[in-house]
Amino acid sequence: MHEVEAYIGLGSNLSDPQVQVSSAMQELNSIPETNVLKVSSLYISKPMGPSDQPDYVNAVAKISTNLSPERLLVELQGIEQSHRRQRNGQRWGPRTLDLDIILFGDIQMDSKTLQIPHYGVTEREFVLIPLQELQADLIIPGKGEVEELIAELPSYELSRIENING
Ligand code: A4P
Ligand code: MG
Repeated sequence: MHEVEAYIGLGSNLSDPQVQVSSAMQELNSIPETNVLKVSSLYISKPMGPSDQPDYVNAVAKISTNLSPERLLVELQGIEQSHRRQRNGQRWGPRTLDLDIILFGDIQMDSKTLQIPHYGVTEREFVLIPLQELQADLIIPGKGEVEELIAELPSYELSRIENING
Protein backbone atom coordinates (compact mmCIF):
# COMPACT_ATOMS: atom_id res chain seq x y z
CA MET A 1 0.00 0.00 0.00
CA HIS A 2 1.39 3.43 -0.83
CA GLU A 3 0.95 6.44 1.41
CA VAL A 4 -2.52 7.92 1.44
CA GLU A 5 -4.07 10.90 3.20
CA ALA A 6 -7.21 10.11 5.13
CA TYR A 7 -9.65 11.93 7.40
CA ILE A 8 -10.86 10.41 10.67
CA GLY A 9 -13.99 11.64 12.42
CA LEU A 10 -13.91 11.60 16.21
CA GLY A 11 -16.97 11.79 18.44
CA SER A 12 -17.76 11.33 22.13
CA ASN A 13 -20.55 12.18 24.53
CA LEU A 14 -19.67 10.21 27.66
CA SER A 15 -17.00 10.27 30.39
CA ASP A 16 -15.41 13.66 29.76
CA PRO A 17 -15.82 13.86 25.97
CA GLN A 18 -13.19 16.58 25.45
CA VAL A 19 -10.55 14.40 27.08
CA GLN A 20 -11.73 11.33 25.14
CA VAL A 21 -11.40 13.16 21.82
CA SER A 22 -8.11 14.96 22.50
CA SER A 23 -6.43 11.83 23.82
CA ALA A 24 -7.70 9.78 20.87
CA MET A 25 -6.15 12.36 18.53
CA GLN A 26 -2.76 11.64 20.11
CA GLU A 27 -3.33 7.89 19.99
CA LEU A 28 -3.84 7.97 16.23
CA ASN A 29 -0.08 8.58 16.05
CA SER A 30 0.55 5.19 17.65
CA ILE A 31 -1.12 3.34 14.77
CA PRO A 32 1.59 1.58 12.72
CA GLU A 33 2.71 3.33 9.53
CA THR A 34 0.42 6.23 10.33
CA ASN A 35 1.01 9.88 11.23
CA VAL A 36 -1.34 12.64 12.27
CA LEU A 37 -0.81 15.61 9.94
CA LYS A 38 -3.34 18.08 11.33
CA VAL A 39 -6.26 18.16 13.73
CA SER A 40 -9.32 20.38 13.71
CA SER A 41 -10.70 22.32 16.64
CA LEU A 42 -13.07 20.53 18.94
CA TYR A 43 -16.76 21.28 18.44
CA ILE A 44 -19.81 20.79 20.62
CA SER A 45 -22.86 19.49 18.77
CA LYS A 46 -26.42 18.52 19.62
CA PRO A 47 -27.01 14.77 19.35
CA MET A 48 -28.12 13.45 16.03
CA GLY A 49 -30.52 10.59 16.77
CA PRO A 50 -32.06 10.03 20.23
CA SER A 51 -32.19 13.44 21.97
CA ASP A 52 -32.11 12.05 25.53
CA GLN A 53 -28.33 11.86 25.53
CA PRO A 54 -25.59 14.39 26.28
CA ASP A 55 -24.21 16.78 23.66
CA TYR A 56 -21.28 15.50 21.63
CA VAL A 57 -17.74 16.67 21.21
CA ASN A 58 -16.68 16.19 17.58
CA ALA A 59 -13.49 16.77 15.61
CA VAL A 60 -11.68 15.53 12.52
CA ALA A 61 -8.04 14.50 12.14
CA LYS A 62 -6.07 14.40 8.89
CA ILE A 63 -3.61 11.50 8.78
CA SER A 64 -1.23 9.87 6.36
CA THR A 65 -1.07 6.10 6.38
CA ASN A 66 0.38 3.15 4.53
CA LEU A 67 -2.29 0.83 5.87
CA SER A 68 -5.22 -0.44 3.85
CA PRO A 69 -8.66 0.93 4.83
CA GLU A 70 -9.51 -2.44 6.40
CA ARG A 71 -6.35 -2.51 8.55
CA LEU A 72 -6.90 1.09 9.55
CA LEU A 73 -10.47 0.29 10.66
CA VAL A 74 -9.18 -2.55 12.87
CA GLU A 75 -6.66 -0.16 14.46
CA LEU A 76 -9.36 2.46 15.05
CA GLN A 77 -11.62 -0.12 16.66
CA GLY A 78 -8.72 -1.06 18.94
CA ILE A 79 -8.50 2.55 20.10
CA GLU A 80 -12.29 2.64 20.64
CA GLN A 81 -11.96 -0.49 22.78
CA SER A 82 -9.19 1.06 24.86
CA HIS A 83 -11.63 3.89 25.63
CA ARG A 84 -14.02 1.28 27.00
CA ARG A 85 -16.51 1.78 24.27
CA GLN A 86 -19.46 -0.47 24.86
CA ARG A 87 -21.74 -1.33 22.01
CA ASN A 88 -25.21 -1.73 23.51
CA GLY A 89 -27.00 -2.05 20.22
CA GLN A 90 -28.81 1.28 20.38
CA ARG A 91 -28.44 2.99 17.04
CA TRP A 92 -26.88 6.42 17.40
CA GLY A 93 -26.77 5.97 21.16
CA PRO A 94 -24.24 7.54 23.54
CA ARG A 95 -20.59 6.47 23.37
CA THR A 96 -17.23 7.23 24.98
CA LEU A 97 -15.51 7.26 21.60
CA ASP A 98 -16.46 6.78 17.98
CA LEU A 99 -13.82 6.79 15.25
CA ASP A 100 -15.04 6.79 11.66
CA ILE A 101 -13.07 6.80 8.43
CA ILE A 102 -14.58 9.81 6.67
CA LEU A 103 -12.33 9.87 3.59
CA PHE A 104 -9.48 7.66 2.45
CA GLY A 105 -7.58 9.28 -0.40
CA ASP A 106 -9.96 9.41 -3.33
CA ILE A 107 -11.25 5.90 -2.71
CA GLN A 108 -14.92 5.14 -3.07
CA MET A 109 -15.90 1.77 -1.69
CA ASP A 110 -18.92 -0.03 -0.33
CA SER A 111 -18.12 -3.38 1.26
CA LYS A 112 -19.58 -5.36 4.13
CA THR A 113 -17.40 -3.56 6.67
CA LEU A 114 -16.61 -0.23 5.06
CA GLN A 115 -18.40 2.49 3.25
CA ILE A 116 -16.06 5.28 2.12
CA PRO A 117 -16.73 8.20 2.01
CA HIS A 118 -18.56 7.62 5.32
CA TYR A 119 -22.28 7.38 4.60
CA GLY A 120 -23.27 10.29 6.82
CA VAL A 121 -20.72 12.83 5.71
CA THR A 122 -22.95 14.99 3.51
CA GLU A 123 -25.62 15.51 6.18
CA ARG A 124 -23.40 16.06 9.19
CA GLU A 125 -22.41 19.55 10.08
CA PHE A 126 -20.21 18.17 12.87
CA VAL A 127 -18.12 16.43 10.20
CA LEU A 128 -18.25 18.98 7.35
CA ILE A 129 -17.29 22.05 9.40
CA PRO A 130 -14.11 20.47 10.86
CA LEU A 131 -13.25 19.09 7.40
CA GLN A 132 -13.55 22.59 5.98
CA GLU A 133 -11.34 23.90 8.76
CA LEU A 134 -8.64 21.38 7.82
CA GLN A 135 -8.89 21.89 4.07
CA ALA A 136 -11.25 24.51 2.68
CA ASP A 137 -11.09 23.32 -0.95
CA LEU A 138 -11.65 19.66 -0.13
CA ILE A 139 -13.70 17.61 -2.57
CA ILE A 140 -15.59 14.59 -1.30
CA PRO A 141 -15.36 11.88 -3.94
CA GLY A 142 -18.76 11.28 -5.50
CA LYS A 143 -20.42 14.01 -3.39
CA GLY A 144 -18.90 17.38 -4.20
CA GLU A 145 -17.10 20.31 -2.60
CA VAL A 146 -17.20 20.61 1.18
CA GLU A 147 -18.05 24.31 0.90
CA GLU A 148 -21.08 23.63 -1.29
CA LEU A 149 -22.25 20.76 0.89
CA ILE A 150 -22.10 23.06 3.91
CA ALA A 151 -24.11 25.73 2.09
CA GLU A 152 -26.86 23.18 1.46
CA LEU A 153 -27.09 22.07 5.09
CA PRO A 154 -29.91 23.07 7.38
CA SER A 155 -28.34 24.97 10.25
CA TYR A 156 -27.80 22.90 13.38
CA GLU A 157 -26.28 23.99 16.60
CA LEU A 158 -22.55 23.62 16.45
CA SER A 159 -20.07 25.60 18.49
CA ARG A 160 -16.33 25.60 18.46
CA ILE A 161 -14.49 25.01 21.71
CA GLU A 162 -11.86 27.72 22.10
CA ASN A 163 -8.43 27.11 23.46
CA ILE A 164 -8.70 23.42 24.24
CA ASN A 165 -5.11 23.06 25.28
CA GLY A 166 -5.37 25.95 27.66
N1 A4P B 1 -18.36 1.05 8.90
C1 A4P B 1 -18.76 1.22 7.61
N2 A4P B 1 -18.14 2.26 7.06
C2 A4P B 1 -17.33 2.79 8.00
C3 A4P B 1 -16.41 3.88 8.01
N3 A4P B 1 -16.22 4.66 6.91
N4 A4P B 1 -15.74 4.14 9.16
C4 A4P B 1 -18.86 -0.03 9.76
C5 A4P B 1 -15.93 3.38 10.27
N5 A4P B 1 -16.78 2.30 10.32
C6 A4P B 1 -17.47 2.02 9.20
O1 A4P B 1 -19.88 1.04 13.49
C7 A4P B 1 -20.62 0.01 12.89
C8 A4P B 1 -19.87 -0.52 11.68
O2 A4P B 1 -19.76 0.49 10.70
C9 A4P B 1 -18.43 -0.90 11.93
O3 A4P B 1 -18.30 -2.21 12.42
C10 A4P B 1 -17.78 -0.77 10.54
O4 A4P B 1 -17.56 -2.02 9.93
P1 A4P B 1 -19.95 1.22 15.02
O5 A4P B 1 -18.93 2.24 15.38
O6 A4P B 1 -19.92 -0.08 15.69
O7 A4P B 1 -21.43 1.74 15.23
P2 A4P B 1 -21.97 3.17 15.35
O8 A4P B 1 -20.87 4.16 15.22
O9 A4P B 1 -22.84 3.23 16.56
O10 A4P B 1 -22.94 3.22 14.14
P3 A4P B 1 -22.98 4.28 13.06
O11 A4P B 1 -24.24 4.04 12.29
O12 A4P B 1 -21.68 4.32 12.34
O13 A4P B 1 -23.15 5.58 13.91
P4 A4P B 1 -22.62 6.91 13.44
O14 A4P B 1 -23.14 7.16 12.09
O15 A4P B 1 -21.17 6.95 13.69
O16 A4P B 1 -23.37 7.87 14.40
N6 A4P B 1 -24.47 13.15 17.10
C11 A4P B 1 -23.51 14.07 17.12
N7 A4P B 1 -23.82 15.36 17.34
N8 A4P B 1 -22.19 13.73 16.92
C12 A4P B 1 -21.82 12.43 16.66
O17 A4P B 1 -20.62 12.16 16.51
N9 A4P B 1 -22.53 10.14 16.34
C13 A4P B 1 -23.48 9.23 16.26
C14 A4P B 1 -23.12 7.90 15.78
C15 A4P B 1 -24.88 9.56 16.55
N10 A4P B 1 -25.13 10.93 16.82
C16 A4P B 1 -24.15 11.84 16.85
C17 A4P B 1 -22.82 11.44 16.62
MG1 MG C 1 -18.75 4.40 14.14
